[in-house]
Amino acid sequence: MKNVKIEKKILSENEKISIQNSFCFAQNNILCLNMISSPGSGKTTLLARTINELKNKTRIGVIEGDIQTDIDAQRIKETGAPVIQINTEGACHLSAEQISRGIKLLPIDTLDLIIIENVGNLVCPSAFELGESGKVVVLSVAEGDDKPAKYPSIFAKAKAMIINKIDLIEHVDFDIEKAKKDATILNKDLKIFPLSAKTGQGMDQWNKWILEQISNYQKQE
Ligand SMILES: Nc1nc2c(ncn2[C@@H]2O[C@H](COP(=O)(O)OP(=O)(O)OP(=O)(O)O)[C@@H](O)[C@H]2O)c(=O)[nH]1
Ligand SMILES: [Mg+2]
Ligand SMILES: [Zn+2]
Repeated sequence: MKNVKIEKKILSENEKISIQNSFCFAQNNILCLNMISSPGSGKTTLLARTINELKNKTRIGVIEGDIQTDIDAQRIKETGAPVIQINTEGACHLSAEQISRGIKLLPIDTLDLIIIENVGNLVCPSAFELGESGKVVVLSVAEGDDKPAKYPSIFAKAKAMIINKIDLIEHVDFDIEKAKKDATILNKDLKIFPLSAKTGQGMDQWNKWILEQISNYQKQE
């Protein structure tokens, strides 16, 4: 008997639900970004600052993913933005199904952008599509400039890379040009934003990019 090669890609359950999520975002004209990094690189600090700085320009909602606690959702709540906390109870990434439930709890008819803060993990979340339009990877200078080379998957898939905590650059051996070069080898279209979510240095370019992404998305048919 001959072997028949089946070429058709079989979608995983997660991929199927992620496609439904992306339809839901499109129907509601909401750009969705999936923010990924190792624990403590500054995702929540950056999100809170971005929301505050863009308050009068766009409407942002947040889905927070953590293994436990609603600490991050509480921090986002202080900005006044709508936020939903998902606890994965041990899982090291968010699933499309969790996002599907999260979307239903957000006031989506009032939003232009949903940012998902994924569980702190530089490896696993990049393998699970959530229905987002793009991934944003956050790398802080305290983690070392070799991370793009050592953990290539997320840097290859991301639309933008934040190099956070540049206020600490004098105290750590982080070569920004090396990190940029290694990430660009993996992904020539990657937009790179060195900034400090603490002091605000470099935030303008990042904020401008976000507004452009929203505008481009909303212009699409
Ligand atoms: N110096 C400095 N510290 C920062 C900066 N951004 C964040 N931090 C600090 O880094 C620590 C971690 O920041 P978070 O925003 O909680 O990081 P996170 O990525 O959301 O962490 P998880 O959700 O646990 O993965 C906090 O103590 C922040 O105050 C920055 O730009 N410069
Ligand atoms: Mg956080
Ligand atoms: Zn995982």
